[in-house]
Amino acid sequence: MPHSPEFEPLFGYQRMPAPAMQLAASENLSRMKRRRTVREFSAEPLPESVIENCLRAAGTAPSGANLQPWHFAVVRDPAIKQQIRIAAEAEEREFYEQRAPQEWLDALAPLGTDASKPFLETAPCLIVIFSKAYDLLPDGRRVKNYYVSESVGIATGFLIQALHQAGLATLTHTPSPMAFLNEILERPPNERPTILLVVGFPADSALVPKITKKSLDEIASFH
Ligand code: IYR
Repeated sequence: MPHSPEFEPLFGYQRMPAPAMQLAASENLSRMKRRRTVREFSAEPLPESVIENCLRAAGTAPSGANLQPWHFAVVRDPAIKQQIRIAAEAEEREFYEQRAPQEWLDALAPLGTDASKPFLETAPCLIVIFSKAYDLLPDGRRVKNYYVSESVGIATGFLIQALHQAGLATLTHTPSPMAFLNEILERPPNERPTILLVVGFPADSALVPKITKKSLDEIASFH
């Protein structure tokens, strides 16, 4: 039987005067401009409670029918990180040496990436984000989820933003295919690994590629 909806007042919404809105938007822009994807991490450990609160922030994301079709697997165990690195590098070697069309390799050239992924072991924390096309009830029945890739994309954005806000660097890594993550992390078949987020502090010597973001004119139109 479908539930009839229940409503409550919009607690917690904070209306701001226009100058405060302008300041908040511009301060957030400055903060987000300082976020860079990093591929060299230090081994320094992270406070667990920071990761937990960032995951809680990700869990506030909107999702199709509020079904929250995601699972976040947090990996800190060095032995598991090593297993993930070995499996990911095997896929990446295939990708760079066989599977990737030249056009794709050309698109990646400015980033300087290759099949070697030492950060999967160096970084203190990996968060594997799984998408759930359906949920499994204890009796084995399936409950379908909706707009799964959109929902998981939004939650991942919230997570990256929260980690950045807490002073942590991230790398969105997508070894493909990544079914090996179900095996290593013992996740059920309704969960598909979607993004592997590498989380930590940048190495002191970290370099980032000189790249630019598109301007507002290039990414937006106003009607
Ligand atoms: N998964 C590979 C290749 C790669 C693909 C894209 I699209 C990138 O933005 C970066 C890398 C790798 O991680 O090296």
